Amino acid sequence: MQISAMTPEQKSSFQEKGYLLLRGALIKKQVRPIKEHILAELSRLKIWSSGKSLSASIKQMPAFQQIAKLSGLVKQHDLQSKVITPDTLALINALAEGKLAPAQSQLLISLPHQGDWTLNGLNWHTDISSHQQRIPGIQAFILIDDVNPHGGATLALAGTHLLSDRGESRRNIREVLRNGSELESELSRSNLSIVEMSGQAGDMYLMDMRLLHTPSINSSKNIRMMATVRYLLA
Ligand SMILES: O=C(O)CCC(=O)C(=O)O
Repeated sequence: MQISAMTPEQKSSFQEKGYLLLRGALIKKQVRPIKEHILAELSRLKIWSSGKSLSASIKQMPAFQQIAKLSGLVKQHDLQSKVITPDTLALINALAEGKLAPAQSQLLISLPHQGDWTLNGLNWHTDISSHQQRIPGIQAFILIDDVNPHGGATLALAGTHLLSDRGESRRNIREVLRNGSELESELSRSNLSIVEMSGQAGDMYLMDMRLLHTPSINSSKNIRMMATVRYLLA
């Protein structure tokens, strides 16, 4: 898909919710080589091949430790330029109303069957703290393969970019997320909602980096393959 200029609706939705979904931001031809590279690397590293796990130690790791381990092991050369086109970068700068520079890119991989999907015990966090009104950075999440609901996509809590870093309400939300009880009703009372970044290969989510987000459990039978690039205010 050609990313055309941002519509006013996209801009106001991003400002209100803190994220924007660009369906089909990349065509299959752009993401397929990255998927093939990931599968070849998992096989070369004797982690996963032909639908089977080859490494008991990685398969048995706690889910989020496994993601960190695989991100460290499976690298893609020049990932940022493979997934972010000049049009997307222009859109990112327009959303941030400033010039952002790429800071870090990595693959986000989780093996299938990590256990039952849950909202309990997740690792909600922000990657940078910011006390400012302005957007400190935008993180792009790109689906390298289809990711079904409960298939291990990153979760974000839409609306949390508007909660002050030092304020009571952010602390309260973190407490609600930790306890897990009455989560849905607490969130809707606070006008917050959980976004699961699932979708089709080539879809992209752009996220204000003030949003709370977390890895999630991959309960599906497919490997979760995503990529992420962080852009920070220059
Ligand atoms: O989906 C994931 O593995 C988590 C991503 C994340 O938390 C991050 O990139 O900051």
